[in-house]
Amino acid sequence: MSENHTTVADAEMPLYGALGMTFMQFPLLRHLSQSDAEVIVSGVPYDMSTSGRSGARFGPEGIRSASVNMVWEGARWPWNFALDDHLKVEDAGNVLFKHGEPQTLVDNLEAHISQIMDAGKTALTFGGDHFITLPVLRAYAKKHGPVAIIHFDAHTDTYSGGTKYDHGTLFHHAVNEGLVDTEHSLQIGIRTAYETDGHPFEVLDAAWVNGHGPEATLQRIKDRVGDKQVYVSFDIDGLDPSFAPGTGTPVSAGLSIDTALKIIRGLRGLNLIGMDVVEVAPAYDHADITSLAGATLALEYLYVVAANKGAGGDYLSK
Ligand SMILES: [Mn+2]
Repeated sequence: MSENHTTVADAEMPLYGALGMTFMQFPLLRHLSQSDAEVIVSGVPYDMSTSGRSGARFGPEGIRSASVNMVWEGARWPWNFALDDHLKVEDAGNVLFKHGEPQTLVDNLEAHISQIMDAGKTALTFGGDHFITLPVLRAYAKKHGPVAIIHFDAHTDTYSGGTKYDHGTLFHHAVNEGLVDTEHSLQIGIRTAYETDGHPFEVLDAAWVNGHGPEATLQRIKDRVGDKQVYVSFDIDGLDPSFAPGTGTPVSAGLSIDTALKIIRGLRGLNLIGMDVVEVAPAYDHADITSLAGATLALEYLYVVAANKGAGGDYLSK
C-alpha cells in the first residue's frame, strides 16, 4: 500500500488508487491519529454497482481536478470569511479495494469511515456510484445511531429488487438495516417512478422544488430534520442534465445548480455530520461542468459547517 493513502486493509487497487491532487489543495492526511482536521475528504473510485453507464470511478479525480478553479478565491462568494481560517480539512486520498471483489470495497470503506468517526471527525466523501453511501452510513450509524438524511437525487434508490451491491437499492437496505432516521429524512429532486405507498422518506420531487423554489424547500427540510444529526447525500443526477450531463443515469427536468447551491447554503443551523457527492462520471461530461458542480456543492457544504461553528455569514441572506 502506498504511504500516500490512509487506508485500512490489505486489499489494494493500484490502478486508480493514486491521487493526482487533493480537493481544494487541502493538505494530504498522513496520520489520522495525529491530525487536527475536523473534516476528512475521501475518494471512492468504485462504480461496479451501476445499472447503466459506468464511469463514476473517475468522479473523485474529476471533482478534485475541478476544485482547482475555486482555490484562488480565498473567501468564496457569497461567504464573508475564508474557509481556511475557520475549518481544518484534510484529504485522505482514495479508499482502495480489489477490483472485481466489491465486498473488499464494502469492508474497507466502512472501516475507513469508522476510523474517521472514532477520531472525532466528520467525512466528506466523493463517489463512485451511489452504492458507496451504504458502507458510509453503516459506519455513521455505528457511531451515532440512525441518522437523518437529506438525499438529493433523480431516483429514490429504495428499490427492493436488485442485488446487495446495487446503486439503486442502497436506501432500501439502509432503511431495513436501521441506519436511517426516516421520520426526519427527505429526498429532494426525485423525478422517476417509485412505490409511493409506505415510502419511508418525505419526497420533495423536482417539479415541486422547481415550482416553489429554494426558500420553501428549505422550510420543508428544516421542519422535517429539526435538530437531528443529519447526513447529506448528493447524487449529482439530482441536478438537471444541462448542469450535470456527466453522470451514468441522467434524467431531464432536474434542479439547477443555482437552486441546489441555495438549498445547501441554507442548511446553516442544521446539525450536519457528513456529506457525499456521488455519480459524477467525467467521461460523459462537457467542459468539466458536472465535476465543477460537484466540487462547488462540496465546498459550499464545508462553508456551512464553518458557519455553524460561528465563522461568519454570507452577503446574500442579510
Ligand atoms: Mn440517481
